[in-house]
Amino acid sequence: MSRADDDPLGITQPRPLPPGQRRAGVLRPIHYGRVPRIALDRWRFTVEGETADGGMTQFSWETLNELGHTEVTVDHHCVSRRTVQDVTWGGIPCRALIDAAPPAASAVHVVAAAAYGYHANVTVDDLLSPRALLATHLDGEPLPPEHGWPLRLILPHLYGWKGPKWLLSLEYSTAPRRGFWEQQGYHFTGDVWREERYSHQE
Ligand SMILES: Nc1nc2c(c(=O)[nH]1)N[C@H]1C(S)=C(S)[C@@H](COP(=O)(O)O)O[C@H]1N2
Ligand SMILES: [Mo]
Repeated sequence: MSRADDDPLGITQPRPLPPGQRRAGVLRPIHYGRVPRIALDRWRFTVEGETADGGMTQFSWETLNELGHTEVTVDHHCVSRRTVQDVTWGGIPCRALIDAAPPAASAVHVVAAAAYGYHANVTVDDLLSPRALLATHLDGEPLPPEHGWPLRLILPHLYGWKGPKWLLSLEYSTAPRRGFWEQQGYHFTGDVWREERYSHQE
């Protein structure tokens, strides 16, 4: 039984929710379009754009996982107001990826892109936050396909749309560029604690 079912009023577990959010029991797959089929042997993860050395770096599944592995237990906040508490993700710390494939000093923005053209704009600072993860595992198991296998971005301080499932690339840039939902009226930054939901709040 999940915490939300055990304790619907949050009396024994009064951990605060971000403004405007309500607890939901379980992580339900939410995405636009279909779940892609991916062959891991041909899969590549790319870091490109305004990198420190001007080149792009490609990782295979093996070389990406060699960068390290850690677990974080965090709350997931969808902008639809559902919050699922205590989700445990395993994966590569974003900081380790940034060390391995750093941005140019002037590049503060990042577009995180996934299968079928889904993308979200974030910042290098978001990726440097201590709990930012390139997740490969959920609750100790490889990510289920509908939750983003083999790789998804987890940025717990931002709304869920900022974490593309089926992540394929990160592109650094000096200039800001809006992602898929950000172009359709959602907030450029998307900080859950500041309740940055919509672009008219910018
Ligand atoms: N590729 C892709 N990633 C995505 C989405 C999507 O539509 N496509 N939806 C986002 C949204 S809005 C949320 S809330 C989370 C949901 O994660 P879950 O399906 O694991 O619950 O995935 C995010 N990542
Ligand atoms: Mo969402």
